[in-house]
Amino acid sequence: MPEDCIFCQIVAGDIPSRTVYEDDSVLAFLDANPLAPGHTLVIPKAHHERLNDTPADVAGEVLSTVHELVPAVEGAVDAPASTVAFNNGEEAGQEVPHVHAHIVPRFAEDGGRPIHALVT
Ligand code: D5M
Repeated sequence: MPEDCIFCQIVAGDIPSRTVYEDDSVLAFLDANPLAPGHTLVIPKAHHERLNDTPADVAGEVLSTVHELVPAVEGAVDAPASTVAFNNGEEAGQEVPHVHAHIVPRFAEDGGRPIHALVT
């Protein structure tokens, strides 16, 4: 694991996080800079920089976890919808170079606006 990877440090327990779900290969935790209540990140425990570098089986585990968590995350904050996204590469806005899926609960007051409209 790269020593300077924040998410590897979270996996190792060296940086605190609010765990939403954990198994042998995947960890989900609350985003520290949430776009909405319940904003959750889902990561593989193994370090892969972006989706392109992630083996298909690992990506499958992440997506399967996302699939399982979406209704739970929405339910936890009483959201009728959510945006699920990967920022895949620096130019796409990926700030943490450890592949992760965002689950962002969405609400009626968002007015159906795309997720980038929430970032102002
Ligand atoms: O999203 C990276 C996301 O990671 C961004 O929404 C903030 C979040 N983040 C950064 N550091 C932490 C810690 N320590 N805990 C929880 N969440 C964190 P990106 O897609 O790379 O732009």
